[in-house]
Amino acid sequence: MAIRKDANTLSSTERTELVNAILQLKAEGIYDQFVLRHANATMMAIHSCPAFLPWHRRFLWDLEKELQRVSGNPNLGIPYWNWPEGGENASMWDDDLLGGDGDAGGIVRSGPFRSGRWTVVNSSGRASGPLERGFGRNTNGINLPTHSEIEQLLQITPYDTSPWNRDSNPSFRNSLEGWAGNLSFHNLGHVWVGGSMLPMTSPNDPVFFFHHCMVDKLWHQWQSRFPSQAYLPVTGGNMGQNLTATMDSTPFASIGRRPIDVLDSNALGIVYDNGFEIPPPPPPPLVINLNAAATSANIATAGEVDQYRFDVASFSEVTIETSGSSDTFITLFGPNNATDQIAQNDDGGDKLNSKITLNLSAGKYYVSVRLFSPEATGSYSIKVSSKSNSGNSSLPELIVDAVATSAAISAKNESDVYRFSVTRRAFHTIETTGTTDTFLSLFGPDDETLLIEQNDDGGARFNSRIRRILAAGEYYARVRHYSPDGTGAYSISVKKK
Ligand SMILES: [Cu+2]
Repeated sequence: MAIRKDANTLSSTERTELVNAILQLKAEGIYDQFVLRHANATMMAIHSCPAFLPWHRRFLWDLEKELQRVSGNPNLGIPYWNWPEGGENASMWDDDLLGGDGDAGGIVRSGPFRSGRWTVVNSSGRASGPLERGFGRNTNGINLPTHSEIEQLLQITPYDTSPWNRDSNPSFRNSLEGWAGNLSFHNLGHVWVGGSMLPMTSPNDPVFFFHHCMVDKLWHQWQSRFPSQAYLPVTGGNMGQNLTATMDSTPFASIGRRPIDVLDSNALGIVYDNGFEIPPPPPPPLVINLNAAATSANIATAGEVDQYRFDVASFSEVTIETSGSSDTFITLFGPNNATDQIAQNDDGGDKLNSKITLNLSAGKYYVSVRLFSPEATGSYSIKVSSKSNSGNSSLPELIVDAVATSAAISAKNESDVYRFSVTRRAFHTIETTGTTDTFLSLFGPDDETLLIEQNDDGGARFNSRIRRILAAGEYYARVRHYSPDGTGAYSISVKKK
């Protein structure tokens, strides 16, 4: 079992054991093989993509097994670089562990990896000089991430999203990697150390493994916090990115080479110390009644997030809005689960207030409210109102075997709900046509919340198709874009066949 600790907390015995194990792997030529495995992988197959996190998790796991072998300590874990406590004066940079900053010319002159004792290799594996560092010299004054910035990061869902690259947003992976948002956690760490940590041969600096251990730990914490948020994409990603695809430049070992093989840190025998405890579950959300007077609340502690729930009885247009002088930020989740994000809003309401208006089908919905600035505190009020449609009869009806109905997803996160009647038990095909990547859900009979089947790309190209035997009754078809940000026109039809 690998016990991974905050590098600053290692005892002097633990430091000596780890440094000796790294030096031993270097002497055996194995350390440099890890540098080459990273340097010669296809850049965009292991970075700026969904497999970024599982690829590096497996990479660390492999090095850790080698460290355990040469040290004879089966519990040796790669320590993590606790960024908020890991500035240049942190003890992890002492001469008994990583050594410190480079000199004026960038050359590391102290510690076990100093010039004359440790040589870096180029991407062909040839020795190419001493280790170089330049703490904070390339970051334009930007410091390492703080605890509250990390907490903000850990609230982002889903795991990843189309187009599955450095433009993905919202995406936990892309934010942690450092392309989305204005903080660049992983990228910043590489740039902050500078020198040998900048090119694809960055594992030449042993702090690479400490750094990626922190990245991996945050992914692990996020997974623990959102157990229902899966690795994405399952299908439709580039080579080596889907859940069950083989990842680039990953050798055979006792564990597999696919993202699915490394999703569970506990199953891989990895234990993190309690430097960052998994936060206690939040209190149950406060229930808000639709169209009731506004509920007053207060963010008393910086970074606090308030949780609410409301129930929609039948398809209707719902508005969630805050009032008051605080700069609020709201996120809507559901239906019927607290983790599938539907929409977010910062200043859509009056002044700095937030507002979301959406057509929602029947179900339970969850709203989180925080203040835009993680440092701020202040009060606000929240209210949820619905413009009632007179029951389901207000839903557009699809006539079985009639010509297709044309419609469009015209805003982010929009979903269109239709009803149709089945008079006699028979095979029915519900399908979309057009060039939009639709996602179709079928509910019923006679219950708008009873999910029967979902389909993404079962139709032509990116269209959806569901074909099954339906008994007599009323059914509901919901169409949304596959991507939460996507919009586009489509047609939908129901045929008896
Ligand atoms: Cu990398």
